[in-house]
Amino acid sequence: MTAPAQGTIESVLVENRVFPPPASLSATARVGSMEAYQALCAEAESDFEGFWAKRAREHVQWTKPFTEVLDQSQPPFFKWFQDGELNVSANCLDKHIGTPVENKTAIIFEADDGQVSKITYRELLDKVSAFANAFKAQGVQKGDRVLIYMPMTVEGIVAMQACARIGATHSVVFGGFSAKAVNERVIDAGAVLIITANYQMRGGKELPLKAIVDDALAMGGCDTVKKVLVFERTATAWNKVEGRDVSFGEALAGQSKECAPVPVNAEHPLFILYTSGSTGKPKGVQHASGGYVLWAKMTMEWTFDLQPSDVFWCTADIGWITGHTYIAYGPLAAGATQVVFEGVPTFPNAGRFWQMIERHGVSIFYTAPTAIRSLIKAADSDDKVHPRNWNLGSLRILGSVGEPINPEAWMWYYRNIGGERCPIVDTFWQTENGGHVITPLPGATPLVPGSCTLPLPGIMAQIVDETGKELPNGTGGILVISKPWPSMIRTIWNDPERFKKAYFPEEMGGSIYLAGDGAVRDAKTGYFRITGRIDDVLNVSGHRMGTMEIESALVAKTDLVAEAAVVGRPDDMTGEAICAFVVLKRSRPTGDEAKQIAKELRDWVAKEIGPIAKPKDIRFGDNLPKTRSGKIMRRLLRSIAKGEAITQDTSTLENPAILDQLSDTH
Ligand code: 6R9
Repeated sequence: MTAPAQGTIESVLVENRVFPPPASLSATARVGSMEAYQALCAEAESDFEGFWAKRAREHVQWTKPFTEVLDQSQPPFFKWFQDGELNVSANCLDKHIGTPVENKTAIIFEADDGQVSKITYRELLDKVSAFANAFKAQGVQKGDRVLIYMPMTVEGIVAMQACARIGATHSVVFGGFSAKAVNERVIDAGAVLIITANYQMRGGKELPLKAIVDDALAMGGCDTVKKVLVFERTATAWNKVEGRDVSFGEALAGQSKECAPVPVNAEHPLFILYTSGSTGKPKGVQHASGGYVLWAKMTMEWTFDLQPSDVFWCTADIGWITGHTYIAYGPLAAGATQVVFEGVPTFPNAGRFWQMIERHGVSIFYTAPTAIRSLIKAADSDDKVHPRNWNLGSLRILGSVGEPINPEAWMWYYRNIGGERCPIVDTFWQTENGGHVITPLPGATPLVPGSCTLPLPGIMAQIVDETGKELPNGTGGILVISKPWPSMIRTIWNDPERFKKAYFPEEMGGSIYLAGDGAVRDAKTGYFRITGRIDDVLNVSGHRMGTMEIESALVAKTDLVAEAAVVGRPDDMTGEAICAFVVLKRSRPTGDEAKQIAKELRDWVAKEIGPIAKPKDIRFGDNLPKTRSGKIMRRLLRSIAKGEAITQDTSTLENPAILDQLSDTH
């Protein structure tokens, strides 16, 4: 591999650009060469269980050591370290007491308005313990489910850690989701307690959270919920339901800062996190304790080459898996100092991220391509928010997650943020994976823009055809992981059959994990490039959304909508955009009326799911393109959404005239 030629013309054809790791980084990195990486892979190949057992003993503190590494007796319900016991919160906090990490800053919190506060590991442990005692005082017991609907605050992380401390299983719901979404998740998980805040601050605006919880509970079916704990994030008054609602102040009054961590079995469900699938309602992805915290810590050290002096910043929200693994658990398990940010990248202006990197001396910065693309656009149109206005010299490693990063955005990130000195780790993984699975190692892997490069040691990623047969490099196919790994999904909460069907297809033998993405390996290097979802899941600004979920939301507006079909189309800014084709119960609207009804439907979807699910385009037709057997021809809708001429065969279409109608963007 060679160093990149200077002045290469940027184009999508980037296979020739290779960026070797900086020698200075390789010299001190935890994995400092491709040979070291290959040796780790070889170790995992030759003694798979031994490889994991060694790491689990080294990285995790067990209250009861495990004797069995992997139980494969009931695939795909794999169990890791299953006779071992531990507490995840103790592995993130207590274990640092008495070490140099005890008085190190754990979290540098920057509020939406720019105010900064810091908390050490010792202080964080005290706070988590007091919260854990408060949860217990509200009746929460080991094994209970707690729903967390919180802003990006230290208190949100503390709530998660406090659940882990007492063996309660948390289910965090992103603060942008609707009352209906909260209601469904409370019911599915059978939550006994809800932790929320009166308001959240985003971009200078105060947005309600508690009021949405009230609406969610008023929708019915939530009898399991006994109490709602309310963090008073702002001074604004909130509606208190006597006997049910308790402020944090009241709940914490008199609580001790000592709370013994409750040992749980390695397989005990640490959390449930709902994510979109190709059919029906969101799935409650259930993660275990031992394997999850092991991989959260190990990937902090491998993928980010975390060193004691680093300042780590992951810009995700705790409502997503990235915020679980790389904010609430991984950085703490690894003893890192991390920045936690409450606000949005464009407030007070689009220089906020760069200003914060300078202000806090961030050395590892982990964000999403969608954020990078919007900040490129902002920097291009307003020089005052261009990153060159800030000193970003503290950075040494950059990361990307959530969707494929296009080579142009990669190059801009590399040059303007990383100063051509910082490797970019393009980390491919999913809610179901628990942590990174395919990613470069910053001190070892030569980088190719747009490629997530190679699987981490111990992760047996492959590209196969529909029957599970491995395909040669250079041939696109289906991404699978052929052996279990410790941080993998254990089941779908309440729905083991759906778990089997969704991820372990019978045609592939029933024990190979199907990622749901297509991928291709480079013919020469074997590097992976993700080509996108192969199911009906869209990725909008790095957020996963099922087309069926949005369709059901639209048809739930029964006074207006007869039928709806949702597809994705490429979008420069958000990766994919949602395009909905709608048949109304009344005649097809045009002009201003169409605009007004489209707005009404968008607002409706925001209420049903959340603002992130609002369709960008809504087109109206007298019907949808269907085959004679009544199947909606989605491939035609995808072409129409893109504005392409229809070149496909339409001979099986019952109503060809409908295509012109649906192309009308009103
Ligand atoms: C961590 C997270 C998972 C889906 C996944 C894929 C896409 C994530 C990616 C990527 C290309 C990357 N995805 N990282 N595609 N390159 N580096 O995002 O989890 O919300 O469950 O989304 O996101 O399509 O299947 P999740």
